[in-house]
Amino acid sequence: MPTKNQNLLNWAEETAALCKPDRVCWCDGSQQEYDNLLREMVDAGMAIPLNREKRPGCYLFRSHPSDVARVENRTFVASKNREDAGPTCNWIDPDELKATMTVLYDGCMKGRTMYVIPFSMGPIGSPISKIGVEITDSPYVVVNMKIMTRIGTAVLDALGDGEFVKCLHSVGKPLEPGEKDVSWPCAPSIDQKYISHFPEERMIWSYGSGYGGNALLGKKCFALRIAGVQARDEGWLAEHMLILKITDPDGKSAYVCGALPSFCGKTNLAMVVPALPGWKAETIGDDISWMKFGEDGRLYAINPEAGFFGVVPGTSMKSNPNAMKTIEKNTIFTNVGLTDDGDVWWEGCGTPAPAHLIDWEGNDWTPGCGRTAAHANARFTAPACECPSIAPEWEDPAGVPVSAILIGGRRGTAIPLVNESLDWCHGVFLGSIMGSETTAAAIGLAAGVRRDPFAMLPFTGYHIGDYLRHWLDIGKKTDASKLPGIYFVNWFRKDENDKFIWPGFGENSRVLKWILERVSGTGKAIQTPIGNLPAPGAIDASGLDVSEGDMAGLLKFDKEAWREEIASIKENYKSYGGRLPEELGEELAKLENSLK
Ligand code: TSX
Ligand code: MN
Repeated sequence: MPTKNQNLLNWAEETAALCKPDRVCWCDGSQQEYDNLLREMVDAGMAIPLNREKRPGCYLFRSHPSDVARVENRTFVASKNREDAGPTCNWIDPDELKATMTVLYDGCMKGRTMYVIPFSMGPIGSPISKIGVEITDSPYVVVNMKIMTRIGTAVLDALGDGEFVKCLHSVGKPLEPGEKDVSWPCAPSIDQKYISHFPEERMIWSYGSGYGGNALLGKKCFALRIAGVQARDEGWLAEHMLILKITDPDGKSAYVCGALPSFCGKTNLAMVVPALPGWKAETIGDDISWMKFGEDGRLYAINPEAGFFGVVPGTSMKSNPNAMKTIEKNTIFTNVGLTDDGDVWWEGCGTPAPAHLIDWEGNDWTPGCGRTAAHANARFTAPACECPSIAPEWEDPAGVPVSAILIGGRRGTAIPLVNESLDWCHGVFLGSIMGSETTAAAIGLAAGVRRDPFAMLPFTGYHIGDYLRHWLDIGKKTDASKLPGIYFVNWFRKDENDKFIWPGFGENSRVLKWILERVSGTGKAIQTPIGNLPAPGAIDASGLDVSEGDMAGLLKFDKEAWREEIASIKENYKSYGGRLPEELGEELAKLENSLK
């Protein structure tokens, strides 16, 4: 046995007794283990090696068409008390859920190997990092966990006889003796899938899905939902944020975190190439930030992950050249198109579709056939160290000091290009009301604004009101001057012709420049009821093709639109019941009064 941790040994033994795998494998995390697993999956027809000249070290997987994304309606927070899950989490009684899932787990790994994956979220040994162990019957999960986290023997050494988060995963497809496996095993129906969190026990049970956040349990389940509960209890923050290093032409650097909901280009911003001459941006992380107070009273952030699990469609040399270079080698692709010369292709990659390819479902595909070659939620899994823009200090165990926190969403109206919060409490208020516009067409949601506090709506492991309470409490733990400023950004404001006014992408560096100037005290702003907006001319527009009128429109405080906004926020706040922090109700009342 590679560990003396009795708690871990007992749990692995109990799990094997319940799930009844044919064999148990303790993952050492070596390159050889990774290569062997991929070779086995290629031999079994589960993975396709890509063209060695064009995509060295790259593989393609195709999931089952029913197993293509996180399943929010099958994601559960099983806290002891229903009230602790709040209005935004699906609650089930933990005893009831365990009983149901234990029946499913009984014998679920028959005919398969049970892998025990010790993993560290964050650099091994960092005081901010935490250790988990995922037990899974999916070799796809093992190779993805190898890229996305630090796994293996070094983690067991760091663990010693310490505490870890138990993460149990099964694809939910036992094999009868002699039964041939399918290329993407998963449970046959949606109501057999469970992504379950037991926050009081710091435990995760996942069953029935092999895809992404349903199966790579270090990411959303641990690093956000369970770590969020740990962070609340221990006085730190586990957030759905990118971490970006920005250096000005004088060589002065600062770090910003950014909470953006899906479909806002968070990975693009994490790897942005600044359009402003002399400015440099480097990547620390693209999805999750764990922040703890340092001895100097400032918040220090680490990226708990070691790789990127990014959406492929739309990724191009124009939208994200650094991601394009990252995924040239040593990358796992899931659900993209396979070209006849063994390369990959997807919608929005910037090159014309080939005359023929094999689509994500394994069928022949030709341009104009009426289907997409890649699934809209196709993914790349790529090591962070392959990213050309990765910052040298991205694995610093001490983390990086955070100067500013960006929040934002996709809003056609009302929300200016950038808006500085007046203080921490006001910033938390803005964080609580952020979100994106949903078009009725999008995913069957009603049109309107979907409020997504700090982009955490699907990722809190406890009551959303208590979560905002925790944010307010964090602000009381240090001097106000040491807290990061909170900045509400919106790249998606539209004109009366429904066209994006702001060019976005690399030009967002102009917004970042103003934010850093505000942090250092030189940036000019005008105070409005919603916050401090850039003074006319304060956003560097040199060489920018945006008219003065459009610039004014981007930075306009639109009183009428905010009156409507307040009505909609009130409606949303009602769902918090008695757990809406009083301070946030007061911020809303203050804003309403200032609009009279
Ligand atoms: O990622 C985006 N960012 C952040 C980049 C660092 N996207 C893509 C979002 C989809 C996931 C953006 N889309 C951004 C943005 O800043 N802005 C827009 C809207 C937009 C789209 C196209 C153009 C301008 C704005 N212009 C042309 O295509 C020519
Ligand atoms: Mn995310």
